[in-house]
Amino acid sequence: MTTPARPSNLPTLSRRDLLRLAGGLAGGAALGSALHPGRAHAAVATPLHEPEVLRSRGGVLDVTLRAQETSVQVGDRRYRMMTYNGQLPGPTLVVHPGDVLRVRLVNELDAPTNLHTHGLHVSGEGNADNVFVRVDPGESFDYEIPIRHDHHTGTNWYHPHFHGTGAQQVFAGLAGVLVVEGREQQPRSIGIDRDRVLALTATQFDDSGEVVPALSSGQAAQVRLVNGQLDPTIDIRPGEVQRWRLVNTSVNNVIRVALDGHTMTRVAADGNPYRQAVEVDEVVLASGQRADVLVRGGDPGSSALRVLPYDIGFGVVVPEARLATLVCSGRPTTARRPLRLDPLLSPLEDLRDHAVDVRRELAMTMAGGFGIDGKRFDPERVDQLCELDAVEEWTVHNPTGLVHPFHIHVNPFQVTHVNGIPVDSPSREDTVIVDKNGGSITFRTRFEDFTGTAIYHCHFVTHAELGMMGIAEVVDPALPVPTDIDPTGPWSCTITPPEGTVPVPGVDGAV
Ligand SMILES: [Cu+2]
Repeated sequence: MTTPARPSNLPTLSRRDLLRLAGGLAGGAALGSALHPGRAHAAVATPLHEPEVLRSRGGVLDVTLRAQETSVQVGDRRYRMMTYNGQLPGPTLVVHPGDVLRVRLVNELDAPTNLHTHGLHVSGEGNADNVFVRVDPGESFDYEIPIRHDHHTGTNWYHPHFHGTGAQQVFAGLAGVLVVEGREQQPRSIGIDRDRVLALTATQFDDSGEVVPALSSGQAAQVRLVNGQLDPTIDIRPGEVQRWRLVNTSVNNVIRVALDGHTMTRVAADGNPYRQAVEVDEVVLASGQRADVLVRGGDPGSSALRVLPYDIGFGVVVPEARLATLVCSGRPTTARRPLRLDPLLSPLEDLRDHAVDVRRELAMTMAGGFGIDGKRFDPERVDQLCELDAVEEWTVHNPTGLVHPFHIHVNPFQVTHVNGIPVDSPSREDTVIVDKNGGSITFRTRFEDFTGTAIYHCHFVTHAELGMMGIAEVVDPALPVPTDIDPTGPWSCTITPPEGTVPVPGVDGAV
């Protein structure tokens, strides 16, 4: 059953509500007894749990995902969460370019759900990556998603995207990792000794063991989990090379990850290979973002994988936390094969070398409620009309007091400026943090291969559900504009032709 999701009818927000959405309040008296991660949750030293891996065979990956409520062990207690197939996170799906991904989604929850393949360059229509699909409780839906032969390789993920229930479902645990693996990228053949998925998330439980409403959750009361575990141990041998697929599956966090005593070699962002490998001390991942990093075991001993503080805005700082413990022990690894990074890297087609067909200026706004360009999401309204194969330059402004991670479906983009300053991005991305208090990002993108809907939104999913989301409709210029779209607009953003000057959008973004 394919029906548009209706926007939820939410009340106007007070400043206190806004602060809570930033994660600054623990939620008032009702949540005053919310569990404190350091006190009520005792981490039990357990090895990192690796999600089940389901690989395509003969060009097809055919899986059934049952969205269900599940009793899950976290630390020394059991909690009621939401899972795919009883697993936290859901199974890791591995496909190759040219494959077809078939997913039967079975909804065993008591609210509507659906499935978004975050990061895939696939159609957003029909029974592909269509966020307007509605799967009611007790029903199932068969997705069929062809993956192009030239699809970029790296780490993506899947999660519910039904407007009005998706944020809570992700907050309660519904997420899994989705890898597009090149045929020349078998870990062993390129000198990677071990491949790991690290799904990083944050959630909050009440005393009865239930997940609290995401909208009432405060950063300080959230527990930070790796693959559903509190401070698991990750084993490595001296000299061993592991690839960690880091995915921020949280609803509203920026996770600044650092590994004590180690640098990491970053080779991909958001499922897009870097041009060249970069040694990094930390990786900053907002909700939705991914990083592929290589870690080499150092001297024997333990090292903490940490979340470092990050200022989200309104004075709210994501607190420092220990995510996991890397334990290096055993005989030093003697590489069977030398590490070869080339198969993991890819030259970037630099969109700065291309003429720009259209420039757009958007603003993520909170004045009068969460929206984009002052408008709350409307599933019946097209906000941007884009032409297939056009190269566009978008500048996304953030006049608000909170950071917002901007995400667009279907086509990744190349960031060219951050806060107006030119940057030389190592890869394309699909989610990027837009700085608070007047920050901006500028990117170039080309709407390739697929006509139809590509939505864009804040990936603090609570913000998207409150209205910070819009619809881009990609049309083939050789065909008539679909009759349900007024080709004259009015469009909510500011559009200028390539020769034009770029005005500052006239949006009141005061918070
Ligand atoms: Cu936001």
